[in-house]
Amino acid sequence: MQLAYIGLGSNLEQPREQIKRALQSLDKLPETKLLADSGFYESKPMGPSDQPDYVNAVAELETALDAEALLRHCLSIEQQQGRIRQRHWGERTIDLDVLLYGQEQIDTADLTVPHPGIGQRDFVYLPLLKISPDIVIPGEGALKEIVQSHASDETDYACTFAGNIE
Ligand code: ROI
Repeated sequence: MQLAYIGLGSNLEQPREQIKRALQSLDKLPETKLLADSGFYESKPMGPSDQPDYVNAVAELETALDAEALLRHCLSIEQQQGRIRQRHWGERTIDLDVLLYGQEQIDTADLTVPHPGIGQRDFVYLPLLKISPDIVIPGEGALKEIVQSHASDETDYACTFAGNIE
């Protein structure tokens, strides 16, 4: 069994419902249990600003699926929820990113783990730190410290906690 973390984001078609539904689907994956979620976070779009604000969350899973299988399931959940992708860095119904998979470092054509940019994107690291304040990014170090080291960068996307997921 491995601990894995999935980042979720939505800014179309009732984002909170999209996130809730995706969490339920993650919990139902074979050999997988949803251990915790971060709750909802609201964030300004990174990318084109003429799109709705995002709702983000992070899920902590315990799974016996390997990382590739977990990725395939995430893509299939995106598809089930009718993910449409209109433009690069544009609006989306639901986005599921494999952020971390145990202590593994993976770099293949379709999967990069740890997910690049965890430490730069507040809509990823804030919900992740909420679940796991002492989490270590393999090859990089304690996330808390990575985030502190560039706290004054231009990475303030104004991300705020917006309530528990019922
Ligand atoms: N911006 C925010 N705030 N949240 C996201 O989940 C998100 N996802 C993306 C892009 C378009 C880069 N911007 C985002 O894929």
